[in-house]
Amino acid sequence: PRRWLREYCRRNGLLTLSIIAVVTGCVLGFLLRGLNLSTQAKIYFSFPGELLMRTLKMLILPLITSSLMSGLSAMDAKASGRLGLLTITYYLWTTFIAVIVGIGLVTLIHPGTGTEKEGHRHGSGPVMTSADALLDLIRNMIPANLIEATFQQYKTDLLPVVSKPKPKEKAAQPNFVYVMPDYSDPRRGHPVFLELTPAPEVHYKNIPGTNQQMNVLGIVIFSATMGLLLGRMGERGVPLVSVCQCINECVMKIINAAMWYFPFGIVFLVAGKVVDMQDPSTIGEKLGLYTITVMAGLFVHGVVLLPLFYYILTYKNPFSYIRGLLQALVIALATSSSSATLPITMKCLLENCGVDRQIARFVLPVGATINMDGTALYEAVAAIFIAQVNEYELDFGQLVTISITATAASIGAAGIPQAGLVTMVIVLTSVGLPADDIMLIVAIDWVLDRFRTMINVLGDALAAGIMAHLCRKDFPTDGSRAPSMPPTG
Ligand code: DAS
Repeated sequence: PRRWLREYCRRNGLLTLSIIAVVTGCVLGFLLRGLNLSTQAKIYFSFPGELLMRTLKMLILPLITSSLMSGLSAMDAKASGRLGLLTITYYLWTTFIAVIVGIGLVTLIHPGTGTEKEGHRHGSGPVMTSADALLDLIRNMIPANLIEATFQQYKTDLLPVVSKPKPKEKAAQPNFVYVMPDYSDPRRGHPVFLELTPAPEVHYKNIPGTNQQMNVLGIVIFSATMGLLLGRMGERGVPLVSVCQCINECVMKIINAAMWYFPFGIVFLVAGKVVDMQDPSTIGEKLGLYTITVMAGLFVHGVVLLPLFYYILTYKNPFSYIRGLLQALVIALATSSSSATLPITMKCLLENCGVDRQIARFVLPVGATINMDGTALYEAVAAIFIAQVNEYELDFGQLVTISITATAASIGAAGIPQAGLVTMVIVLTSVGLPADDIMLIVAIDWVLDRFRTMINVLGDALAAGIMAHLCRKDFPTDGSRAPSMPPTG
């Protein structure tokens, strides 16, 4: 038994501790809710959890840039082209399927029918057109300033700072912006509405969060381009490729060292959220039905469809592969940030699932940025739920618009907490729904965010396994590299 226990602790110790930490955090959070902690006490209490989030966030940028630049530089043009095309096609396909699942379920269950909007301030109409929204997503794929984009993606407040209108410039059609302040702000986690001057130069910036969030994609596009160009430089590119490989390996070593802190941080991270969350009793019966609809959609997509796609494309058992991802899924549940989970997902793929390093270094960073099946499904369900609450009959064309804008908004959502709630404004305004009806679903979002983040991470990781199988000839994991490819670290 002692040998078994030692073997178990070696293989599953951290995972077991992390799961226990999530449960302990929930219990502790509910116990502390009764104490009505002061804001200051909540900030101190959340401190260990904040350290965990900051440790993971610190690693995102070096991991994404070094992975893409070292991974792509070692691929020949044909292999990287085939991998890139397969990956992007698969991501778009699974995201669109997730949206269809969501639309099907919310249309079937109809959770919003008969829900009163009691005491709810009705929005002043759409804040922006969906054309604005989509243009802003594309605009932010090319950050004008990479350094600024880097700093911005670290901000926990999801919105650009916007000024309040001066009295004389009172907005003809009052706009508003949804602000989720950062940890240091006592209002943390509560939405704050600011009135806005709809000046044209500010107008497109009204879209919550896309300004920062899309810049992550800009960083990914830049790093991938650099990787491809480095690969074609031959000997001249080797010094920078070596630097990227070293950075990548150092990041993985830092993760190994930091991982034993995670259970401790998870307890306070989860407890801090539970202490702060809106009173569950305020979640009416209809919102409960909405929650069930989202969770059912995430379950169908994450436990049935994604594993089914994996089996169809690889003829391997998806659940033994998913077992190797459990640590990453627990971190996703605890942090509700797929970007922050990225270092752990990378570690699980390389050490537990045997995915080729080069495949993981490309598929994961791209997936963590643009592939968010859980978010896309959630945004489609939430938008249609809000339409039902408004007794607003959506026609087929509007359902098609929702499926397209939910896919685009999930691409635009960064892998940070509640990003999907914020980019949902794009989906709502695309079909003329009042964007501030987000308030109807804020109460339960902190829970749904965790589960949709898990599905986002699961979708990226399964994609890496599928690509490793489909491109196995280009990336043999038995060490026999195709002759055209230089060795990589
Ligand atoms: N929390 C986001 C993520 O990290 C998902 C979302 O907000 O929809 O993937």
